[in-house]
Amino acid sequence: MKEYERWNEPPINFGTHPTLHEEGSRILRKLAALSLPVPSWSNGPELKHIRIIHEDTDDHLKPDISHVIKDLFQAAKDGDHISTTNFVKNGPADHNPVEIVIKSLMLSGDRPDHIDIEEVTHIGALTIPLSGSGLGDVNLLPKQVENDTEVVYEQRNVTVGKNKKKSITKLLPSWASCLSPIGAITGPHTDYCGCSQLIQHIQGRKLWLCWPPTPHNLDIYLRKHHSGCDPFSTEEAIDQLQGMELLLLDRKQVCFILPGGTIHAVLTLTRGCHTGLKLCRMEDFEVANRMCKIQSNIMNHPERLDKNIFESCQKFFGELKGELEMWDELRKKSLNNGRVNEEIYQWILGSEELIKRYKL
Ligand SMILES: O=C(O)CCC(=O)C(=O)O
Ligand SMILES: [Fe+2]
Repeated sequence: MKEYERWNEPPINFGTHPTLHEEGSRILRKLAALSLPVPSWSNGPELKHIRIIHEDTDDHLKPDISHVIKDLFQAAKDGDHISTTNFVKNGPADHNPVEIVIKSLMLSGDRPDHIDIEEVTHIGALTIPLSGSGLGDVNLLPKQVENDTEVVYEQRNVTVGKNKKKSITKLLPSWASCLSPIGAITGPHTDYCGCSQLIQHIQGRKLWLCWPPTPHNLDIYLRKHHSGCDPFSTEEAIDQLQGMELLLLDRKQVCFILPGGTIHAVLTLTRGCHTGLKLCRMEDFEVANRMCKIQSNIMNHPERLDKNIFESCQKFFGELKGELEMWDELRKKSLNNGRVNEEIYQWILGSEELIKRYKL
């Protein structure tokens, strides 16, 4: 497998902390040794779960990493949360100022003679909100998504206009971008509480490993996630989860949907940049319902809850609160879908009850 060779060549092999380098090698060796062909894009059988968005028009201004860098500085100025992550420690590093994030991204892939590789940080930012002068200046939203009556997307108010006097506030799709250093590995996780994620790949070579939210996969993932033991590793996910699909992205700016509840892990082979938008889609409803049931079953067994599990379930229901507003908007937008509409309405009411019960 070419990616295994790439991982063992400069700049990844000398620019990456040994812990990350070892882990990446093991993951890629494991993938290379699989006996069954894994559906993969852009070079393999068609994917069943991940949806690639092919736009027929090309009238968009292409997003560029410089837009995301502008967003990063604006977020630092506004004190917005950008989910700074230390990839070696596999944990949050929000105390780092923006210049350290930039320094780490620039040094990733370098082997500074005078610095011990163990001292080089591997920091990236996972949720940089768009700003008026950055991605807010680019129309990224595919027409297919914009015109779909069974989809709503997250929006936020953004100040646009070069100088303060002429600036206005506009409601724009709430893109949140990710800048990751060479050799970064993000372990298996789900984002949101059943909503999908529209991803626009902007730059870099990245390998996405994705697993559909089948009852089997969600059960294994959530049980492991809540066990309080070591985090669920990418290697364990490859062994234990079903229906893996791979996406290898490089120079081409691909847009795709990770459907609600998709468990995913990501390897960054060259400095990477992409952006994501939360979508609430009618077809996600069954999964959102399933995820909510699993989480509330866990909450309803206090004897099995420890503080970490309790807090992670609480976080889920806290996030669900915001997503319920999107579900309600979607329900109102597609009123002609009577039966599903009523089901969603009842589910919203039930979920609001749960949120009240958990005092969120
Ligand atoms: O690029 C990464 O390392 C993680 C990206 C990710 O999980 C996401 O954008 O949802
Ligand atoms: Fe993610």
